[in-house]
Amino acid sequence: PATTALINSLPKAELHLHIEGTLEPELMMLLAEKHQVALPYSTIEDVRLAYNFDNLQSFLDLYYLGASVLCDEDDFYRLMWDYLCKCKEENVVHVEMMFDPQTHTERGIGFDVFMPGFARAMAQAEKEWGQSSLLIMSFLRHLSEQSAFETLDAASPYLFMVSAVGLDSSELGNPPEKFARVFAKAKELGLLRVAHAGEEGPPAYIWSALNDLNVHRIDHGVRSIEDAMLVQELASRQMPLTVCPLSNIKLCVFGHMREHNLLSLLDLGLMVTVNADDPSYFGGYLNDNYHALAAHLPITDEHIKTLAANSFKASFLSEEQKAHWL
Ligand code: ES4
Ligand code: ZN
Repeated sequence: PATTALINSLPKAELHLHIEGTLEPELMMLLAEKHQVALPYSTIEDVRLAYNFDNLQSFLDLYYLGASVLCDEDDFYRLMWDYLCKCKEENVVHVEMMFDPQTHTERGIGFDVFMPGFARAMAQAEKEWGQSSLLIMSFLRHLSEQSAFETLDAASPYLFMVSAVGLDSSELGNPPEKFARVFAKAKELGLLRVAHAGEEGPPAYIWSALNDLNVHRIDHGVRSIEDAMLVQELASRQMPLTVCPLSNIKLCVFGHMREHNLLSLLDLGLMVTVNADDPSYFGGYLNDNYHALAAHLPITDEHIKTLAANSFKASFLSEEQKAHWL
């Protein structure tokens, strides 16, 4: 009904998006062939059938496997270009994208390969249709503090292209405080900060992201609802939560979209945003996430407008740039 057209036509920002998670099965198979990378899939259908996850780790295993086909600068250009074209199609006028350098450096592919590829696509999209985008360099939390420091160091020639640092990968057993010193260094370097917390991890991990990492946003944060004091703190600070509905269903954080707590979080006064996370793995880009919410939760057009407005409020755009979209 009206909601469908509203969702598609509203200008929106995307704040929680892993560029490696936009790798579509078609491009994955094409690049596997190009570089003679062996994958356990024979057909594109096979790939889609494999995307059935029980939890975060079962997804991450296939996500790192998929990323192994990304080898040269053109591959990273193509990955980024395809995603930015999707933004244009969906009225995603601004995007803050995470990339995982360690997923590539651990395979011997350096910043000098992926950064120029990303930059070329971002500059072209900006030139062709005014696409606004920025990069968040995310550390893999299952790797060591030392590896994160080495990554920050290796990034130094490219930090002019990086707005913020993030923290992703296997949450349970890898609490934010493990990276307190890395995030302090990033802050000294003038980088903004976000972290995945409270996706599978407990409220204590969200407190740690706030107190030990000094983050500006919490990625996911849906488990905050279990701690009333935390909800109060997040609400009073209007700390953004970048919630990813289709991701949460695919990774079994909630049993069904009907049970998703996004609307409850919004009604509790939290600064909630809607995001796609890893669209090629979770079955939909940003508008699909909005549509899935509208289909299963009692969401009004006013809620949709609030969520779209929140996406700009919670962004790293300047106050002047935000004002343009609000
Ligand atoms: C991720 Cl959904 C999610 N959670 C944690 N780490 C990630 N990396 C890519 N997608
Ligand atoms: Zn994520």
